[in-house]
Amino acid sequence: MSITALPFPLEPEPLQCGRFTLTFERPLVMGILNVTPDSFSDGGQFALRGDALRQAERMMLDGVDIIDIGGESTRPGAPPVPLDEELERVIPLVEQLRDAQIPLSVDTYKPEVMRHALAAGADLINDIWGFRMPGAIEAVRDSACGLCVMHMLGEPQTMQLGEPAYQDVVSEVREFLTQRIAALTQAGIAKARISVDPGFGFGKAVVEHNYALLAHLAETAPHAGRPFPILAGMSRKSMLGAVTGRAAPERVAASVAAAVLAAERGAAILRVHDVAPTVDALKVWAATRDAARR
Ligand code: 9MG
Repeated sequence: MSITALPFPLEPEPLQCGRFTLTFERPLVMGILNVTPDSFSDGGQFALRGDALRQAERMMLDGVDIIDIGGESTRPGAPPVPLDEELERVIPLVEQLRDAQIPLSVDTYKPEVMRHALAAGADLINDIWGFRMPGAIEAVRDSACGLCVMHMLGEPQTMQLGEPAYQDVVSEVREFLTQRIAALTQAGIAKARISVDPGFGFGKAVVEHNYALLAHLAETAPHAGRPFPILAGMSRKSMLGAVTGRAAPERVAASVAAAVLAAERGAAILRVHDVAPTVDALKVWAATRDAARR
């Protein structure tokens, strides 16, 4: 057989994630379930929830591994959502989906939403703020939930206003994640509960920084013997629009390509809108990896 097989990155350790232990023999697909009026109908809370439940069912039929529920848009410039409103959008969905035997992630940076989500049955907290809000670490510390610690420069309202500046984006992102992991483990949180994310699109120059992070994805993750699992979220983002010239809804092929490139560079979890094509593409990628290892 050929001797030119690619050096696939080391498989990360399993991730403790509430009721589940996630293992990474293959990259997992996290489906995005945004419960925000701009992502679904504007027919009020009830219609919003019905739409979201149908979307969750669709993703499960398509082979999703984790569902990420979010009640506040993280688009650059999106207005913050009041706490009560976010709870009203997110918590009933967690309660309705928790018996589906699929890991449930909640995308929030608010400690109060984290606490309610965990009490309602969430397995993972996905925090774009990297657990920097006062009270965020305490909100997750004493549970068994998994954590996704994301890098962001600035805040969602302002992060893309100026030109984001780095000397070396890859090592600065890794250094930030290393410091956040130190803060979490010093508070008593087990390393086995932590995954990391370079935060594509969050305070990054659209092409220069995002593609440097994708090209060097494996190097963005701190190591503890083995790398921490990397979550990568590029689905439909402007970094894909910048090179294809396509509007967000037409970025499916570009999103799938980005997911495969991230898998190749060690991503453990891909956060995506378009579950079915991503699942198929990753099956082809995994079959190729397995052939290269034989
Ligand atoms: C909520 N959200 C939007 N984009 C994201 C990304 O790239 N990573 C993570 N972890 N969450 C995200």
